[in-house]
Amino acid sequence: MTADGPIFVLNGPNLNLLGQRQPEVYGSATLDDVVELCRTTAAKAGRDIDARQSNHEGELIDWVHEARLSASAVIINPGGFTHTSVALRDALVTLEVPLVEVHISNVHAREEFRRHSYVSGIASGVIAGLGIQGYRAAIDFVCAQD
Ligand code: CA2
Repeated sequence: MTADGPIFVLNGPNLNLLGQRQPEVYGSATLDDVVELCRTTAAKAGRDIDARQSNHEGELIDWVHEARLSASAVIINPGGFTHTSVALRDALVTLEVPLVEVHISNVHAREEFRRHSYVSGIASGVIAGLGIQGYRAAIDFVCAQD
């Protein structure tokens, strides 16, 4: 943990496709737009972000281990791993900094299997259904923590 370290913004599988498919579910903004929104929101509070996306469970886990050493907070949209990955949860539970789970869509208004998250029970907070503005809210939240 590093109090003045960057806010890690981690995005999981398929989120690189944002803005290219299923705009009726995920909107028309791209992942670059998400990163820009996070960066400008954090900058207003004098904070920096480290934004990464991976389609690979192990890579996301490696980044969480990295976050343990250097991040001041972690914001994660685990994508489909939200609903499947005990291993990602096992990594996230080791964090000693604020952890916010973000979903672009309202996972509770979709298929039943999306209603269960392996992450929610260990997160400081969960945001779903606000589109990419959920990332802004998550950045504002972690920036308001000591
Ligand atoms: O709503 C979210 O942010 C999700 O985490 C997105 C995941 C989904 O599995 C979760 O249940 C909810 C899927 C990410 C796929 O992203 C795409 C974006 C555009 C086009 C296709 C996929």
